[in-house]
Amino acid sequence: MPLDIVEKFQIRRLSILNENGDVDTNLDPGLPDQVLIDLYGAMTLSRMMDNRLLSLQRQGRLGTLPVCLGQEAAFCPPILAIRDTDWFVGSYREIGARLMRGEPLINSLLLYNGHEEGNINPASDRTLPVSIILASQLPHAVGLAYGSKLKGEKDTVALAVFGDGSTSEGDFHEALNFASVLNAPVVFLCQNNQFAISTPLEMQTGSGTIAQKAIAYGMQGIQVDGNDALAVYQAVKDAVDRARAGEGPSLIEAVTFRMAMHTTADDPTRYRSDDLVKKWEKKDPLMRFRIYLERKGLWDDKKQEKLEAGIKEDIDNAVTEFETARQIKNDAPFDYVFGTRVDLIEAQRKRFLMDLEKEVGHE
Ligand SMILES: Cc1ncc(C[n+]2csc(CCOP(=O)(O)OP(=O)(O)O)c2C)c(N)n1
Repeated sequence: MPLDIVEKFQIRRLSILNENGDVDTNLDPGLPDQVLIDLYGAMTLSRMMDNRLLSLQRQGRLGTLPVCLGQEAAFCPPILAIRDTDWFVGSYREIGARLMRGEPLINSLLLYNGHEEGNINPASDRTLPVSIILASQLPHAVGLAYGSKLKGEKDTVALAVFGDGSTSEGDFHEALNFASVLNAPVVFLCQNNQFAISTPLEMQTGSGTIAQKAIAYGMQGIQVDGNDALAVYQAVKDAVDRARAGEGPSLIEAVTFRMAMHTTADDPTRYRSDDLVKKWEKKDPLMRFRIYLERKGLWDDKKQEKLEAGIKEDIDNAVTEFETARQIKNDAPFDYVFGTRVDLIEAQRKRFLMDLEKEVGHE
C-alpha cells in the first residue's frame, strides 16, 4: 500500500510596507491620498487617546483599562475594508477601530469608569460592545453574518477581532467550524501580539502560525505583518471580497506586539525583557506609515503639528465633558442583557437597586 499525500498546505505571509518605510510598489493597494491621510489620522488619534487614558488612570481619574499602543495598524485599516452595513465584532484591544466606527471619545472614559453608556455607539448599531470574555464574541460574529445572509442581505459581512490567547478557547474553534460549515461571510482577524497577559505565544500553541489553524477548518488563512497598515488592509479587503462573493470565511493572523502593559493592573517587566520591547519599537506602525506619507509628498512636520493639536483639543473636550457631573443610570447593564425584558433579569435589577440604596444609605 503506498503512503499517499492526500492534502498539501502552505501559509503565506504578506508584507507591503517595511519598518524603514519602503513600500513594495507592486503590492501597494493604491488607496487614494485622502484615505491614506485619514487612516494616519485615525491611527494617531488611537495612540493619543490611549496615552491620555493611561495617564488619567495613573492619576486615579479612571478605572482599569487595556492599552492598545503599538497595535494601531492591526485594527484601524480593517475598518476601511468594511462598510457601515457590515458587522464589527471586537474584543477590547482595538480602540482606534471603534473610533473609526463613529464611537464618541467620551465612550472609553465612561466605559473604563464602569458606566454602561460607554458601550453604546450611537453612530453604529452594527458595532458590538467591547467583549472581555475571550472569544465569546466569535460565535456571535458567525451568527450575525449567517443571520444577515438568511435575511437576504446578500453582501453583508462580519469582521471579528480577537487576540492570540483567544485561540485557545473552545469558542474560537467552534466559531471557525460553524462558519466554515455554514459558509458564513465572516473574517476572523487575530491580533497576535505575542502575549496573553504573561503567557507567551510559544506557551499558547504548538502551531508554527495562528494562520494555519484555518486549514483544519477548510478556510483561507494568511499571516500578515500586523504593523504594516497596507498589508493588513489588503489581507482584510481580499477576505471581505471573498466573503461578499459567497466564498465563505477567512482567518487572518496579524503579527504585532503589545508595546505596553496588558492592562493597567499588569507589570510586564515581570515576564518580558526590555530588549524584546526595544526590538519592536523599531517596527512601530505609525513611524513607517508617516515615512510612507512623507515620501509621497503628503505629510510634513507642520501637518503633524496641526493634526496633534486638533486631536488634543478633541480629547481635552471629551475629558472635560466626562468630568462634569452627569446623570448616570446605575442599572443600565440590566437593560442590555436581552432585547426584551425578562423576569429573572428584572428580579436581579430590583435586588441590585435595593442593595445599592442600602450601601448609599450607609455612607
Ligand atoms: C474566557 C476568559 N478567560 C480568561 C480571561 C482573563 N483574561 C483576560 S485578557 C486575557 C489574555 C488574553 O490574551 P489575548 O487573547 O492574546 O489578547 P490580548 O489581551 O493580548 O489582546 C485573559 C486570560 C477572560 N477575560 N476570559
